[in-house]
Amino acid sequence: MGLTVAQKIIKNHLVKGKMISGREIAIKIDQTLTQDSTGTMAYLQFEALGIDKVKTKKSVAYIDHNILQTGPENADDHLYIQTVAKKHGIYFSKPGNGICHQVHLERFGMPGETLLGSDSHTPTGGGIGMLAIGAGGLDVAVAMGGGEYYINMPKIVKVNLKGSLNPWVSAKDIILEVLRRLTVKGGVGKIFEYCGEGVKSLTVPERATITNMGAELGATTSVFPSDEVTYEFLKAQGREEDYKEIKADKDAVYDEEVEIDLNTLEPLAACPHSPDNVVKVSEVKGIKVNQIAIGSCTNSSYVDMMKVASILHGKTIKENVSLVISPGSKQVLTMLAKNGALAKLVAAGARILECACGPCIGMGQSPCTDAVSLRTFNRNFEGRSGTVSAKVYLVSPETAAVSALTGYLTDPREFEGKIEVSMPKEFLINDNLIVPPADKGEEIKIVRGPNIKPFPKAEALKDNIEGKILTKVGDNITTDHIMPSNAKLLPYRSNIPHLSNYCLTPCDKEFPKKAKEFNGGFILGGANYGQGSSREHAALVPLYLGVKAVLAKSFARIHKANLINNGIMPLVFENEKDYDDIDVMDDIIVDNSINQVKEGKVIVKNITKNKEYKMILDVTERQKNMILSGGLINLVCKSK
Ligand code: MIC
Ligand code: SF4
Repeated sequence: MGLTVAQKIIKNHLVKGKMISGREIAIKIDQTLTQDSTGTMAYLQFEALGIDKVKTKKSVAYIDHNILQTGPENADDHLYIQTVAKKHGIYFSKPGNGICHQVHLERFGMPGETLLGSDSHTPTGGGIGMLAIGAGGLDVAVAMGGGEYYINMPKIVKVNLKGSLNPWVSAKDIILEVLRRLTVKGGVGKIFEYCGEGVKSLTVPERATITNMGAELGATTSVFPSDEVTYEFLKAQGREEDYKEIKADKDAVYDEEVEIDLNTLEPLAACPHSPDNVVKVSEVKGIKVNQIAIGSCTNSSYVDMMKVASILHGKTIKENVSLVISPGSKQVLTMLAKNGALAKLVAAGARILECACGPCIGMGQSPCTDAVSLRTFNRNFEGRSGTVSAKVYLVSPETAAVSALTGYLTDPREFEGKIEVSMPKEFLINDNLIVPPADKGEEIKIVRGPNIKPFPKAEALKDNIEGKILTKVGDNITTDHIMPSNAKLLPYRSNIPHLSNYCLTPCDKEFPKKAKEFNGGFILGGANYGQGSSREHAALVPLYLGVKAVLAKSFARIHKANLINNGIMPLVFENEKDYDDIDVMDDIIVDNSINQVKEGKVIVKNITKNKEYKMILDVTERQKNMILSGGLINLVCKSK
């Protein structure tokens, strides 16, 4: 039987288990990446493992999230990461060098290799034919130490792209269409593998836009084949020796199939407040727009920026629109500066931001009250922009740029004029902001700012667990709800005690107070609890607050792993209706929990209601051990 691209890469990296969907497998990780907002924690955890030098082929630490320096905290964290990287064999990408996923694609991504990143958009690397997966910081720390990475063998979904895109329809519209059909829960436990004649017409950065935003499906990852287009990209990056062809076998067998006819696709937009709330731009056009933001790891490539420059050339953005542009990398920005496109953007009225995540994670540029903001990004969760009342629409760079000229959400096909932008034959290469690790790591002293506090460690499971239901939340709660991020909070990513005052506050202002008053307890969640980012803080902070288990209808993949890694039980209702029965402040008991965890079935007793609920602990033997021992760190340190 033939193999798909994903299966081929997994097979080459398989350390444990069988490639049967749903079964646990362990794979060897070739490369890792971290960014600064999850990186400080990941490196503190790496240090706790006591390993001198990373054992991966390549590990890179990026600074791209926490770039507004309104106090010493972010700069202190940057210095910590820079020194820890130099000491332990990790390449360091300085602030200004660009967004981790964009730079990694340009300079380090390797077809056929595995990449584990402490950021949920790590699957961007799938655009170059890597098996690139997002994970919590602790999993990445373990992988840097040479440990394998465990997942349940995903189902492989074939996404068959038929035909080719019409003018003004772009890669962003393809992934928005997938999201429209499958929703933010539709990808859990799956890898999306793109194939069909449409693949050939998509460049590597366009493919990367699609695999990047595949994260919003809740998927394990997404991947494209490595073919002639990949070769051309690597060659233009001066890295043709990194090329390796990886194509699916003709007789490869997929678990599911989706077909998209590119010829019939139209410009699309994800409406507030979810990336799967997708409609045709032509159906919502005419909405007045206050802010337009172009960039992020989804749409900040050279070609994306060139398209925008060519639309704006010789024109002025509408009076009431604020247009902010963040090119994805120093490479992109330098090329725009050299060929004059930057001048066109500035002349049209764009505000040029640093090559970083910026507005995507609310690091500045929050729009005005009740604003409509069009963004080329991947997430439009409520409040993520830093303005709670803002309505964020996710669109392609073409739609964003044309709308900047009209002042309202506009179908780019209405633009009078043509744009012709092609991939450069040669990218401008200058890696002088990438600092290599030291030859003699032992001579490097790690610099730790006063904001870096120790991270909480779980304890071995107690046999009797009791506490109150501290809060009850609905479906699709994101990690942005559990551990909000914005310009004020991001500087505290290495200070869990400070962050704990904000845990779950977008849903329940009193949550931190209650958790502290009752000495921890339980969280009650709906379906797809913990979707979105990989931030481990959404588990570490509840751990710090004494949360013992989350009772939910279902969990998102990365968050579930983060809970287990930190010794918190993710319990799923056998009968979803029991969720309705439970109220905030109910007293809950799980007795004989050690045996129950071993069984994988847990009875939760509601003392207040005098009822019992059957819960499933859907975890592997290894994960059971983690819960019993109090998390992954304890387990790894015990086995040394
Ligand atoms: C995000 O897009 O939410 C982030 C910020 O990149 C996160 C990581 C984080 O919380 O720091 C992600 O997606 O993993
Ligand atoms: Fe950065 Fe936004 Fe991409 Fe997250 S989604 S890595 S915040 S650009």
